[in-house]
Amino acid sequence: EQELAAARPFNANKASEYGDASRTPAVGETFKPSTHAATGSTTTEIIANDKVGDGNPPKGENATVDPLDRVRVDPADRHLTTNQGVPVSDNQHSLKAGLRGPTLLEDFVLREKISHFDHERIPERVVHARGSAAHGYFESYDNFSALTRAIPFAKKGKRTPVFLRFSTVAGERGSTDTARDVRGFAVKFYTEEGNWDLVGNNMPVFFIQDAMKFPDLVHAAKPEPHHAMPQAATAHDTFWDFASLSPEIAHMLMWTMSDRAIPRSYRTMQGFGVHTFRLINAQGEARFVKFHWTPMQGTHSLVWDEAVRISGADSDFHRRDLWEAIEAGNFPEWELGLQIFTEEQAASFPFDVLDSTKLIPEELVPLTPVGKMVLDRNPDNFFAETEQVAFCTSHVVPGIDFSNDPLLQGRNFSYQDTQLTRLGGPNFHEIPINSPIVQIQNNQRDGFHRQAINRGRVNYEPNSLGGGVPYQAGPAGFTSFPETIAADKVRGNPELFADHYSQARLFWQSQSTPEQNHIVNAFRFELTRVQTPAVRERVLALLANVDDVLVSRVAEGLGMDVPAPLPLATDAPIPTYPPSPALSLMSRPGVTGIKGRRVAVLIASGVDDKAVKGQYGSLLKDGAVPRMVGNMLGKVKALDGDPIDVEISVEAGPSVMYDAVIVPDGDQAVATLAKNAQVLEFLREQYRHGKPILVFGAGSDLLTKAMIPTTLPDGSDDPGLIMGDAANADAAVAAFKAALAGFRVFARETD
Ligand code: HDD
Repeated sequence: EQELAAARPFNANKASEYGDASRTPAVGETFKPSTHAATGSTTTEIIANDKVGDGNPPKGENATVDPLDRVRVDPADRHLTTNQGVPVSDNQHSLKAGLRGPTLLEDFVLREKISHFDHERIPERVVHARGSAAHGYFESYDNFSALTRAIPFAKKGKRTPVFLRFSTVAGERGSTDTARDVRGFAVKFYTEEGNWDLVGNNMPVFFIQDAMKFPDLVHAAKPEPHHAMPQAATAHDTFWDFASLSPEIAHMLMWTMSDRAIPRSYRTMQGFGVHTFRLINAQGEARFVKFHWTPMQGTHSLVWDEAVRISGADSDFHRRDLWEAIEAGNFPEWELGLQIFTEEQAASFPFDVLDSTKLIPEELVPLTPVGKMVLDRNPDNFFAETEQVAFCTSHVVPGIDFSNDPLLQGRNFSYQDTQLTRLGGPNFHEIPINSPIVQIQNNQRDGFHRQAINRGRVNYEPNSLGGGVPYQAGPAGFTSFPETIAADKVRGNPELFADHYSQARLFWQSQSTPEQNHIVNAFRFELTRVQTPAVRERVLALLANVDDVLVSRVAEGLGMDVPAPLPLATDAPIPTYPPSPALSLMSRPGVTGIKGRRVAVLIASGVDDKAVKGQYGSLLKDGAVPRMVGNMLGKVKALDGDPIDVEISVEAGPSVMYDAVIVPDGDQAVATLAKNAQVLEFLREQYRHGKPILVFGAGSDLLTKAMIPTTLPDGSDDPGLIMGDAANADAAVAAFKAALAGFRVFARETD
């Protein structure tokens, strides 16, 4: 085979076909693994870029850097050209018959430019249209080949390049980041045996059990078809109408009404593969598996009032947060944990592992940590990478296989199919971000936008005229698990699918008190927006099967009585579960402390700069992101006379953009700040959203002016309200940092 490969002519890199580099490769030169289907351009110079932006891994360390280099284009020091490479002499004026005459059809420069612009947009994704992505790598903790022959797990320290796209589900491409919604968590692994896409969400269960219902679910959740409202929200009649008539949704409703649906950051979300998959080792032994991504930054969410305000202040909040963290070298990390179990174990569970509305409590099958993922590079171009990336659940590699989950089986068709329209044809695998790092070898040919120039007369297999290549990989290739199936062809569900409520109850009962409060408030908010009383009532009837306290609190919030519960779909005994602490966000505080947390330092002329600069520096040292916030941009004069730059005004960077605030000392500064209603509102919101507040000296006057209580509603000390003075400054800053690491003081909530 090696001799054959050496003797064969090949098109290793299309870019090399142009200019001096054009050549017939020497006999013996082997394929570079990444150089198939290159998209060289005749119009612009392709400049290989060793380093694109700070924080890039050096060339060669992250394999996606190499393949993408072949298509990266940086502005070159040369003239403009048309798409045909013709130098453009004038980019300001169209060609006219006389200075005051009509434009000529002959003007191909104008026509090409306008025509290309006219076609710049492609259809947005039908769901998950709004997203943000980053490059990185997955690193295996060990050799896990006893479990799976999937190559990313082949040895300790092995790194596999990844591209991860986060998304909201319901909103359109330009919608707000902080909508109450599920978040997509889609990871593409570029392995040496092809691309593996783990297309998950930030919640481990789903709304429905069978792909047949997906279009109905999405139609109901999207803006209503007659007036296209509301955008990026489930708080409307059609969603809750569908939900109330689909009791299997009960468990997922608990998750989507929980704080999980309003994450603080993409960096503070868990990710889940949701379905049961199979791991298969080289001996053909199979085990079931569920995939869990756990953020090292901890699991943290916003509060609803904050999420709503952020939508106005910065609708790119999550996109910006991810981008800035990576640019700053604060690379987000997740640990990959596996729940591994056998068919026999699965048969003993009180739920069906093929049912995507059920999870496996971690107390039943604990997580086995197998590696970590690090995001260390922002994309160069949003459209080329984040928009054009195509994830498909059917993209698996040897060692990973599907289960018969009917939701997954339907997805395996849907994703491939949707790319045909969205990306314009069957060659979307040739778009650089979608290309595997291994060379594609098959006899698929032609179609819209074909990039590869396949040489030779042979485009079929088996062949003798082409030397018999490429040939089947046999057992070395992807082999499906040989599951024995003897069954009737039917439409229907397995019996255990009919239990719709036991895990919804498990989730509710496993939440902390503030999390339960937030769930009640979320149901109340959403159902208040619903206009049809019968729909509200049916949702309450559904919740009546979940938990008595939950339904009565939601009913009270709506001014309604608790109705009779919906009839159950099964007579079988309903399983009961002990609470699962792992289901609470509070159980995963993370290991990176205050790294990446944003802190506002309020300043005005007369501020005690010595303390302020010290605190600023000490926060920076611990990886937090402090910002000097003032009434308006410019310099303020500090107590010792030195000027300090205001980095952002309270107007442009309101309270919801920060995780905490410091109010420094300085009579004059405090008096100036106290005159600004936006500053007082800033402090009130910081307090109301449970954020740590560190106050020095005269700063306490500002708290009084903002009418901020000094104790919690129950009269006890507020651990997030820290009063410091010059004598105990260090201890106060330490207490503030501890509160910041703990994130929020929910005991303040009186909303
Ligand atoms: Fe889906 C996109 C996740 C059920 C059909 N889905 C999409 C994306 C994510 C998920 C993260 C965005 C990928 C990206 O960033 O480009 N979807 C899920 C999860 C599901 C799920 C975790 C349940 C466990 N999806 C699901 C079903 C179907 C689809 C049952 C259809 C039968 N999903 C699609 C789609 C999308 C999509 C229409 C839109 C754009 C795309 O695929 O590429 O095919």
